[in-house]
Amino acid sequence: MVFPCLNEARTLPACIAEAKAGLAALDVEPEIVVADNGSTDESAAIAQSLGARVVHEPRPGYGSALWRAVREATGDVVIMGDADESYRFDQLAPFVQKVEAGADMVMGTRLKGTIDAGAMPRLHRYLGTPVLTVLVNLFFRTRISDVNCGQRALSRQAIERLDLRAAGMELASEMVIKASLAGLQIDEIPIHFRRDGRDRKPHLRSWRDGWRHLRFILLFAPNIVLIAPGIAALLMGAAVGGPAFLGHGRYRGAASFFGAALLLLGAQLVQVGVLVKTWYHVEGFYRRPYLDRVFRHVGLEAGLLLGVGMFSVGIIIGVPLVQAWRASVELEPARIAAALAFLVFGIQVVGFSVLMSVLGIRRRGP
Ligand SMILES: Nc1nc2c(ncn2[C@@H]2O[C@H](COP(=O)(O)OP(=O)(O)O)[C@@H](O)[C@H]2O)c(=O)[nH]1
Ligand SMILES: [Mg+2]
Repeated sequence: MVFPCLNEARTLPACIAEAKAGLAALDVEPEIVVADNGSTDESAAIAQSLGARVVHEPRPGYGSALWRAVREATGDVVIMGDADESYRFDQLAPFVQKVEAGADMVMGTRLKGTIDAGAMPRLHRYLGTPVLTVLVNLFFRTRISDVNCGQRALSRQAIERLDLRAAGMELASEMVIKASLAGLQIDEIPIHFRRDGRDRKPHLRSWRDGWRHLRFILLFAPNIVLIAPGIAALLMGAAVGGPAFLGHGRYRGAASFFGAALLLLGAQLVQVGVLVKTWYHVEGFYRRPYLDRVFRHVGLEAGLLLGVGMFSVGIIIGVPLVQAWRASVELEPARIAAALAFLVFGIQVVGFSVLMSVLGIRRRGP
């Protein structure tokens, strides 16, 4: 049992007592770990006096403390839950049973369970949690009903497989997302959620932490958020601009500029998406082994060559334009758009290749 705990002297004793009773009913070796980083009240001393092990994590944040303590816990099943009396620790059996039945991660769900009056702010109940849950389900193919629930169980295998990095509350999302990406089995249990027993505000700040979760989810889905729209824009750009560049269509002047803009926009999105994925890989935040093969087989030179090639095509299309301009002949708009598209696209590809190769250097560095 692991409690993330920041200044919970008021509620921690009841949580530990409840967990002790809950664990005693389970016929397992009881272990209670309190994840502390910088509590300024007596939380740590209280935990120790009640027989819990306190893990002190120097880095601040819920995520840093919780994940450190989870890794230091020794049980085959690790259950976590807030130290504010909101979750019940006298009903742990279903969590353990699900893990023993093969689940790697068992999520409590408040939304399918019971929520006491006043236990969950309306903003979280009807907006924050449902929206974040739908997004995670959509992007990462999970089927959970409460992505923010703080009561969960993890199997030993899950703890070893997951390499979590988020420092703040968004660790809750990271855990679900990475578990899903790693193909771990995620189950749910409806739970009873109580009003917390604190006399002060929660640490969680709705808008700040909600946005951190949202940002985390969006940044973690570059395929859906960046690359797919980018490819769509590229295809539309080619469909709209292609014929116009070749001199077809009644509105080819307008179509060619519109097409060129879409092509550049699409290229931009795809490139940023690929850079994001590469950065995650290089940093070890989320590894995609195929990127190592890409790095091995495709070098900076290939990208530079492609970029310079496209730039040259732009020049070739553009030269007659300059000649026409000097002879005061009217310029063909589709030709201008095509020349600009190739010139800018070419430079973009050069920039992208340089950035990719810089990331590759970091990867191989010390
Ligand atoms: N160690 C540690 N625990 C934290 C931190 N922030 C929150 N917690 C604990 O995480 C749990 C959940 O926090 P809480 O404020 O209740 O958030 P909410 O239930 O999501 O509104 C509580 O047990 C807090 O004491 C932190 O920075 N460090
Ligand atoms: Mg709470």
